[in-house]
Amino acid sequence: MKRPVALTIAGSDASGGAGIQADLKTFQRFGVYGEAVITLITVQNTLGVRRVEMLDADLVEEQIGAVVDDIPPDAVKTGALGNDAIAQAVARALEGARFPVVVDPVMLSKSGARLGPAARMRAFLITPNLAEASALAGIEVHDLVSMRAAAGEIAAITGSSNVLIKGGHLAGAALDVLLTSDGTFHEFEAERIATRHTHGTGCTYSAAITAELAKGTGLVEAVGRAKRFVTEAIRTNPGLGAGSGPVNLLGS
Ligand code: PXL
Repeated sequence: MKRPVALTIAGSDASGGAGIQADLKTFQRFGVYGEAVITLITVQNTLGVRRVEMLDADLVEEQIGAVVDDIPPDAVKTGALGNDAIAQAVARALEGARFPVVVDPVMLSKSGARLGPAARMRAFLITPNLAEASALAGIEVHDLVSMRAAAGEIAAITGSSNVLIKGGHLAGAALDVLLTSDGTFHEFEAERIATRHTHGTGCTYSAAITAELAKGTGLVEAVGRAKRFVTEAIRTNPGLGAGSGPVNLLGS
């Protein structure tokens, strides 16, 4: 049987908990062969991002062309895109793609470093957190009602088929809202886990969804499995680093 292949187009986090590194580890955990195109390099550890160095947009575009022509992925995710030139190059390279594209519209690191413009690329699925959803939709997104309203707005603005708004930063339970292309809202809820070690949860979540899509899993089931995976990864985090450490991407 052909092994499913997933491609991540994202930034490097040398501390290994977010970005490309989190994506590849997550693909591995799901038994999916991982490819990685790098958009930018961060100098960071669990305490914060010290420097961000963007790659040339044409270098990013060439990387995508090289791997997509030879080992075509079954699904692709994008993470930090750095600047408009890179975002446009990635959109161009993925235009007319025959595989699902998951866009994680990463704008800021947890410590506030700018990692990308609000991605307006048309995607199969776009996965903003509350802050990104607020920026994209132009309304304050802070509860279930505003999450639902923003999901509709973001589908319209980006032309994306499906929108998943991640409520990991809500006050109560970690509640996510998925608007699917048929106009249905689905909710995914997990208990809040009291820990500072949540570095890379967004990357891990969208990478897990992408891995499931690469295997041919339907979207609602893929999001449910990814949500359970991320929740368990937070619960069993290895407690590394002096700041916000990574979640568990190693398995038991
Ligand atoms: O979690 C957002 C994110 C994405 N990509 C890179 C990052 C971070 C957060 O630090 O460093 C490269």
